[in-house]
Amino acid sequence: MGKVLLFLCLYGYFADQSSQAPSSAWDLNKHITGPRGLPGPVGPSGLPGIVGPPGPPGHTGADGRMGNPGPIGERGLQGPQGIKGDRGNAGLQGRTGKAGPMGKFGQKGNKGSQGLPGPVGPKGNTGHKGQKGERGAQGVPGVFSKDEIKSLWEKVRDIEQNCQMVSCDCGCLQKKNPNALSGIYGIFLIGFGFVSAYCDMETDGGGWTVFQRRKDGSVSFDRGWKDYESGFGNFSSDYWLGLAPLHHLLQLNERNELRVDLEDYNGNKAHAKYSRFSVGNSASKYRLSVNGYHGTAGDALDQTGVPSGVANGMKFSTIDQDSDHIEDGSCAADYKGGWWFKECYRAFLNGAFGRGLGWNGIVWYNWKQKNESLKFSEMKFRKA
Ligand SMILES: [Ca+2]
Repeated sequence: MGKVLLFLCLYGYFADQSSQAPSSAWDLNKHITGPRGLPGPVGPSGLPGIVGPPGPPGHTGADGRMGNPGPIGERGLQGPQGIKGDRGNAGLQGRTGKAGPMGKFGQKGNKGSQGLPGPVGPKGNTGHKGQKGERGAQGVPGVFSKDEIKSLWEKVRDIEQNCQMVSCDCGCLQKKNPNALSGIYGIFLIGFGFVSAYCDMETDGGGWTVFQRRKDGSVSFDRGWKDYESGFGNFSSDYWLGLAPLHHLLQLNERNELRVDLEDYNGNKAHAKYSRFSVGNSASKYRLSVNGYHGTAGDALDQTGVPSGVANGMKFSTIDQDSDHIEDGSCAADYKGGWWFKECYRAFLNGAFGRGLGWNGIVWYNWKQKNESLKFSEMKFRKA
């Protein structure tokens, strides 16, 4: 196109020059070479060229976008059975059901077993330490725990502190502890066992083991042989120590003395002492032996020269063990109590308790010279 436009401009220039001298141009042609003619018209188009060889392959294009998800496939085949799982946790406890109807009455049960021992009583007075005993046999290997051994040891220590581990009557206790007070003491009698007794540590120098007391009538003395032999009553009020422990206690000393304290309902007091006192063993029916009277109440137990009714030398009698001198009768049954009856008595301190009871009461005939029943009596012994 550029070439065509340049060609048209050149044509215009030469056209101007020819217009100024047209006849001369023809002459020049005949005589001299004329100016160049105008270009011919454009020729027809040529035939198309031969197709060239193919170019090199282009670069790989970028990844295309992900296509849309395909349709859902068909259900697959069932897989093999899995491994058994662990046991599950326990379920929650169910709610309590409603109470059922009441059943029929059951049959009466068997008698229950014996109950447990009661609580430990109050601590008693501390006794004196006893003498060391003989060494015991070797024990069997124990199976106690440390705590059990400790507990047992504490019990042993408690027993040691509260009981007499050797035979020692009230006089013996007082000798060991001159400041010991009157009261109930536990005494261990070798060959017999534990005995409790009231010790009178005041009267006439003290050291007396009390084995009989009438004070308030709280205890009945109308009892049989077994009770009089083993003892009964309350140590701080009315009591009878018992013929068996009395006999064993008396054996502790070579000789013993007896003291009897009396009081009437008017507050008058009297006493009788015997410088020799003994009570035989069970085979002798606890035969009484007294002598050496002195005192203010009169000699109602021995009374040498007055054989009738004297207790000295007599066996003990109760309503079920009659050893009195009444062949066709029983003093113990008639006067309701145990005593060293003969036919029957001049002194009887185990009779009924009460004022104005005459021969049925507590009587020491030689004091009042009559059968006046007394308000208080106490029988006690100590080493002579
Ligand atoms: Ca008789």
